[in-house]
Amino acid sequence: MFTNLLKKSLALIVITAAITSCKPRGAASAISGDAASKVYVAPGKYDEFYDIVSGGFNGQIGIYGIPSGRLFRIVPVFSQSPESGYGFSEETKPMLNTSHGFVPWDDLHHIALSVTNGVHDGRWAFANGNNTPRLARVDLTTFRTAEILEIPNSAGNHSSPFITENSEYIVAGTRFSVPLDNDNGDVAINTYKKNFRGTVSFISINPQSGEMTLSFQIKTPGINFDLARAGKGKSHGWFFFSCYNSEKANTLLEVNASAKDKDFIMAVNWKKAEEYIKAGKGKKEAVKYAHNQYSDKTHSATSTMMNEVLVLDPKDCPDMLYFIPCPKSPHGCDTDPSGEYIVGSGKLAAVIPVFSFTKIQQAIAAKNFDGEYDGIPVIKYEAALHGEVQKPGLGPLHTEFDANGNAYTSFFVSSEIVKWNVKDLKVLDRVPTYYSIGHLSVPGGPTTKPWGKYVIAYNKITKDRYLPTGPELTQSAQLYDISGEKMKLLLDFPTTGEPHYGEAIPADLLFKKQAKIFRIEDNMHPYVTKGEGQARVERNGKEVHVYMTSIRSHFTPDNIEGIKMGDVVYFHLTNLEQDWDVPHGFAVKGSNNAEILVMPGETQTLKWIPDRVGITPIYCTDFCSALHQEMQGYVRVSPSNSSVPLTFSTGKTAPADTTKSVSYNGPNK
Ligand code: K7E
Ligand code: CUA
Repeated sequence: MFTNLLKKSLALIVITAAITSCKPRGAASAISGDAASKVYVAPGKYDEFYDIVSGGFNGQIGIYGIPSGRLFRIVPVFSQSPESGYGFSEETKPMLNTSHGFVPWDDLHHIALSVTNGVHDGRWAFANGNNTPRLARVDLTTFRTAEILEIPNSAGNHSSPFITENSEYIVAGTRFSVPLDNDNGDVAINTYKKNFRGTVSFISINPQSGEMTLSFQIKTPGINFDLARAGKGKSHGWFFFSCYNSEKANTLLEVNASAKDKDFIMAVNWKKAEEYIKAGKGKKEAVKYAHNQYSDKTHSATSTMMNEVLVLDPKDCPDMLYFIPCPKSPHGCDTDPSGEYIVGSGKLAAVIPVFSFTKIQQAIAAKNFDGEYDGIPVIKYEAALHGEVQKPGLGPLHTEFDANGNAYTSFFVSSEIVKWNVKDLKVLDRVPTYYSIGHLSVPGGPTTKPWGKYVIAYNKITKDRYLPTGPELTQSAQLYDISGEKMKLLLDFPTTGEPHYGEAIPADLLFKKQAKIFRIEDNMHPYVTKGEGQARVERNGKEVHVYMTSIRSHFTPDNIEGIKMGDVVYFHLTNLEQDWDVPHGFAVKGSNNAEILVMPGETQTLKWIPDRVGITPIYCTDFCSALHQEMQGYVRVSPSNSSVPLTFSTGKTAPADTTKSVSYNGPNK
């Protein structure tokens, strides 16, 4: 009797806990006996996959090994990096330029790996900046950010950067609708319905260089775009965006944007949009957005301010956009490997609707519509629907696929992964996550050829899973084996930032193409120093340029005199090493630009404005050799009216013979 009561109240507690999010039953996870051997990568052995994972609010990307979960590298993208000097060195600062000026931090949610014929080709990783709308391309031979493109007419680039089957386009759908850049934005917020608009942007990818170009934008009703996926196979040529706030609420969205029973998935026929652009239907709009590119030849970035975009208005472009009703604030919108099925995940919905591309086409042909939304046809829900997954779980967010016709959906509220069959919509298995999973990822899951084998959960809350570290706890991923019928938990591993999404790619596809050094012969940096004989210091008015080299274990020059208060000093350090894994660092005491790290064959610049008279030490920050600690030097700073001549030297121990080493012969033009 008593135990029954206890059981009941316990059950109630469990249910309450599940609804208020998270702790699943049996939280003390049982992992099967062979789990350890499945994730153990012995010393000297390599992981099977690279996992390229967004860092969320840190604006960076983490590179992990799967199945070990080991973190190899953090790639700075939208944020300055105190590890590599990205965003601190003069060469990389332009990468973080925007129409708002220098914005050195962003919020990076999603990764899209380049594909050829729908399959990973290992060339580039794209990522979105959610805050100040941006897109980035990371070169997977250097694991460096090669390009950043700002998106105009956008306010929060969340629905991005999903990619088409042959990397023709990545997209950018605005999270917030706002008055567009050229509309009068000085309006009352409660005029939302009248004045606020959305856009989705199509950014083309140059198939050789990967360069991004903002091809065109489509104006949309003032709703919020959340996520998207490209069609593939039979649905290639279409794009699907989930949207919420079809209520067009401007306050207390948690209530007001959940009023309606259904929001939408917006289907975009982008091949049709291309035709309209060709036919001259695009209107040129004057806008401002930055396009930043990094060159591995000049080892420098340039930032170009662009001033025009082509915009399509659906009013002039019939048959380009359709809305499909989707229950209750859809988040994820995922297409299966065949391209036939489109899965909408309504965060507050009790079912998972699965739409059929074939049926959508039939409904469009038969004009099987349920009226219009802002002039755009709304396809009848039942007409587009393949079926619903019944009782899947609470709070579905995202779905990925394996190669065997199965889908894996993450459930935030009930904190679990649910496996189901895409065709018959039957639930096959469920496993708890620890805790409150956001995205999940199957290697190759969004492609036409999933590699399968694992599903990785990216969790929002870790609570009791790791040693606590004050109020802020680590974020976490979990690795599950999906090679059998039942999913099996193998590993927890902590992550940096807040991983939203990640894509894992077989190690073979990246391993052999890694850049080891930059060839010094190819260095076209305007301030390169190609040998110690060319090292020098030049004055140009108040500017002093130090052409400096590093090689184990000294700088040339390592003694500099004749710097004066009021000078701006640029240390252009060329690392002469041509061996893999021999960077040198460079630090100047009191420099507000921190430090730089210079790869073999590369030139990077640290800008320093001396703030006091005296001797300032400089040194290498990367333990490069047994005599790394000896890799140091001095700069003498004199008063602004001083007559100490500008001199430099290396290896001179006698009192400075200033007349011989003076290189300054007037302003350097
Ligand atoms: Cu679900 Cu920004 Cu992709 Cu995170 S979003 S979870
Ligand atoms: Cu160079 Cu330490």
